[in-house]
Amino acid sequence: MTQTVETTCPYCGVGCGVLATVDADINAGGKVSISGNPQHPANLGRLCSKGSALGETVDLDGRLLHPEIHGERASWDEALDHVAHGFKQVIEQHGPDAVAFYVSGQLLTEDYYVANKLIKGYIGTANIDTNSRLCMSSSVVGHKRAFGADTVPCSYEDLERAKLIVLVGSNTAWCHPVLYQRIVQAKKDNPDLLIAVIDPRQTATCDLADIHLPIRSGSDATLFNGLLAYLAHDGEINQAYVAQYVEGFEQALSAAQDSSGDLDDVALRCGIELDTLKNFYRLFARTERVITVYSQGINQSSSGSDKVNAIINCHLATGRIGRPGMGPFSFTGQPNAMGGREVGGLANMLAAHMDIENADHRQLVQTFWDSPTLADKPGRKAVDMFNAIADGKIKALWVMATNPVVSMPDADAIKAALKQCELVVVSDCIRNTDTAQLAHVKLPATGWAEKDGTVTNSERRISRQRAFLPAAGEAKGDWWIICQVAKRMGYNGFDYQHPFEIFNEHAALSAYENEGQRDFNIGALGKRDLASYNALQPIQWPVTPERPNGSARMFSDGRYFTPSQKARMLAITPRTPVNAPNNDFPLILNSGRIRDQWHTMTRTGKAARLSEHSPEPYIAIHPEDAARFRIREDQLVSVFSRWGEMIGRARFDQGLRRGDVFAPMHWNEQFASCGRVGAVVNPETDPYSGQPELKHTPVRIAPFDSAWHGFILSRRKLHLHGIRYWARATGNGFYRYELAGDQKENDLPAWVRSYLCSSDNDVKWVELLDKGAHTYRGVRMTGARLESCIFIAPDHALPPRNWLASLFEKEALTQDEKRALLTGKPPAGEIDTGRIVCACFNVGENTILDAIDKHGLKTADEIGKCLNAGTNCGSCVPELKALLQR
Ligand SMILES: Nc1nc2c(c(=O)[nH]1)N[C@H]1C(S)=C(S)[C@@H](COP(=O)(O)OP(=O)(O)OC[C@H]3O[C@@H](n4cnc5c(=O)[nH]c(N)nc54)[C@H](O)[C@@H]3O)O[C@H]1N2
Ligand SMILES: Nc1nc2c(c(=O)[nH]1)N[C@H]1C(S)=C(S)[C@@H](COP(=O)(O)OP(=O)(O)OC[C@H]3O[C@@H](n4cnc5c(=O)[nH]c(N)nc54)[C@H](O)[C@@H]3O)O[C@H]1N2
Ligand code: SF4
Ligand SMILES: [Mo]
Repeated sequence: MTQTVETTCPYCGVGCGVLATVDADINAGGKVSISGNPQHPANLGRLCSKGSALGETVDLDGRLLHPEIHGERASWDEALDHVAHGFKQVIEQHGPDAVAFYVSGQLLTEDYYVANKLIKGYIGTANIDTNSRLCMSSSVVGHKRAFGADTVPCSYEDLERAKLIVLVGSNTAWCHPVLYQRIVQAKKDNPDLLIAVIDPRQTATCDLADIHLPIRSGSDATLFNGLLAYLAHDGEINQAYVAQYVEGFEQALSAAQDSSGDLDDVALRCGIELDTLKNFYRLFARTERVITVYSQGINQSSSGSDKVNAIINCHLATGRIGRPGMGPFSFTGQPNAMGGREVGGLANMLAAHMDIENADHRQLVQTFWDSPTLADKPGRKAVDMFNAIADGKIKALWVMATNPVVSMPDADAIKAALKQCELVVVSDCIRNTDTAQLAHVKLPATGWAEKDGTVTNSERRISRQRAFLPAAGEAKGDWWIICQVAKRMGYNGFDYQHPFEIFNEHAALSAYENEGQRDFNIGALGKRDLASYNALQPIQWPVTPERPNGSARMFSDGRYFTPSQKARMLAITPRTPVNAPNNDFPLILNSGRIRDQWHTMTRTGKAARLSEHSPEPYIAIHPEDAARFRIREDQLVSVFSRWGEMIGRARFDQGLRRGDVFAPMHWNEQFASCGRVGAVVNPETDPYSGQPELKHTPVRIAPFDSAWHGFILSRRKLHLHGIRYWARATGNGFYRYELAGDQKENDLPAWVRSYLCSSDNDVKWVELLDKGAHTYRGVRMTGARLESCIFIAPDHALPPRNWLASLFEKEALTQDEKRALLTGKPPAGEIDTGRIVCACFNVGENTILDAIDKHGLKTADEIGKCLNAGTNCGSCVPELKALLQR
């Protein structure tokens, strides 16, 4: 029976509505097909490459299917008792502050709510922090300082109603692709809409930009302070708005004037041309409807909170907030970054946007929960939490839905801390992650397709995530696991039968004694039964009896949540990043995302079409810097910092500032031998938010000293321990391994067999060895079917992988193909489609170049009409344009 379920994408904070259709029993070969939900207001039917490929990531490969204690399979009873007992024991001996939860913006609101309730209201410590600390915490501080509450003022539709969109530290094209597509469309519909991008790198997002400010890393507060001074000088301050609704204007302005000097000074300190700066300031000054979107280029900084307030200051001073098409707009990263903030999942927050340091709030929450205790001081923030684990102050840790051994800064120290922690519990869907490998207890959580609950996206819109597959193995919902442990620790208050009961409680708490003094209120959404919970339609909070259909925009009445009800402008003094480049570490390492991978790749890494775009960890470097450090394009390089090392392939990028390098955050020990950029990244944090400076680490870079290079394409997953450099990518029907070693192997054929041999007797080897030249080519076949192939050479000049890769889709090779195998090149008459450019429709570079040539194509639109490339998510359009240039 075919059924279609309306659910929400589990990746980014855009929160797209997804239609998932299962055509038959999944265990009997049924397939999942995915499409965008045309009714969902976030995406109106669009999906990006990651969302479109969701159906390819729901298989059971690699899943954690049953609980484990010390690596052995255990029953749920045993595992839950073990966790409850372990935590209780630590608490009895060392007090509640000796335990901690480290959770995630990828939990559903209901999971998050009970985790927070358990630790703050029952265990009695606020030692719960989340990966949102690495993501949104500077924005939270900025909002609370300016508005008195963590409120996002805008809606997505404001993007369509703006005249100027400023994208600061946001690679929207790759990280919020559907919003990027909405902006592309808005610009088509309204050619007056202008786009400014502020990013040290020239990113794919710049493709849409009318103006790009490639500012020096970390100089945003100088830029926006300069803007505030310019607005005042030019008479663009909205005096009436400021007088009535804002406090702190004079102090903020004089701090801005004192710190910025004249325009030449600002341009110099930001490292950009004076004309570019003036153009931007003029544009901002003369456009009433301006939205400033910001993301990790702002937040992940040792001055992230101040950068946020420097931006908000400019909107408050001009009164450009609370009206259509304008406002400061923090794009959230994870699908439920907002939900986590709503339930108070950060160490310094309380449930329902209340404050842990406010005694009235604590009283209110404890009364509502009827709980035995309530943590009365903030807990440890992420970096501090892992330091306390290393120091032995925290002895039991429960990690849920996050992978800190990869994603935390100074990640080798995180690994070391976990190794000596008394009790590490990990709830995950995947059995082997870099973090799960260090767990004493592993608890199998249901994955996206299997779980029910709600998430909140960047525009405060709450959507249902609905299960459409049965739980994998013995996996259980995170809320269930948490409540079971709570009960076994002897706590009442966790007797829920279904997530809708938790949702009702969460909604009721948000409205409890809330006469409008707290922004987060969804009281009118509560009191649901299962049927009405299942029927819940996407809606933007607050949802109250006065606003039963939700709220698109906040602060329209000029009333804020501060004691005076006025918004606050803050006096900002720009600071430079704490760790500056020096002689030993002369370059600045910036890190972030690529188009087709999601974080630590546990899901996107399974999809072939998401892996082709970037099959290896890489380091992007400006060609002039590369020359300075004797690095050739495509060569393997090591990146060193005071904290650690990584290896990746050098990619030349003219769009980088001299002195900056960039590495993606995604690779980890499951996908590469030495690709964790987190090991290199410094653990400096913002003093107010505790958010780490993930975008700025002084590093040194050097060619990786390799004695040989190689690659393997194999139907089976391999274990390549002992090889200095390897990186795995998923292909269609095979895995691709790129290899390099620092020492020559004496007996290549024997060495190859040690990795590739299975006990399979039907397998035939064909090989070609040149001992003197240290080259080897080998192919394994079962009958006419290709099992694996391996190519080794002293340098990286190996045959292209694409044609060989295409052979794994065939059940039998032709004689010509078999003969051509060891050359690595297609026989006459067959073509090589080349590197995949469009992941949605699987269109290769050679196919595109060919079509451009043959049909005289001139625009990306024409390529789309001819090959479909670029017509779904649109993320590859900048690349299509680059190919047209060629
Ligand atoms: N494809 C994909 N999309 C994702 C994710 C993913 O893993 N993959 N993750 C999601 C999550 S959780 C998040 S938080 C978002 C993040 O979304 P983004 O913030 O857009 O992504 P990043 O690549 O981390 O960083 C954005 C940009 O900040 C720039 N930057 C670095 N330093 C500075 C600076 O000093 N000033 C300025 N102005 N810019 C700077 C970087 O060059 C980079 O281009 O993406 C979400 N979407
Ligand atoms: N260098 C550098 N580091 C960074 C960043 C950067 O820009 N540069 N960005 C930071 C940011 S913004 C973020 S958000 C973090 C993200 O970093 P992480 O949160 O560490 O990355 P994920 O891979 O998303 O980890 C989620 C884990 O949860 C599992 N999972 C998925 N769904 C569920 C579920 O429903 N239940 C349970 N229990 N588990 C589940 C997945 O299998 C995976 O192991 O990385 C941060 N680290
Ligand atoms: S933009 Fe892509 S990743 Fe983000 S929610 Fe939509 S489909 Fe998912
Ligand atoms: Mo994030």
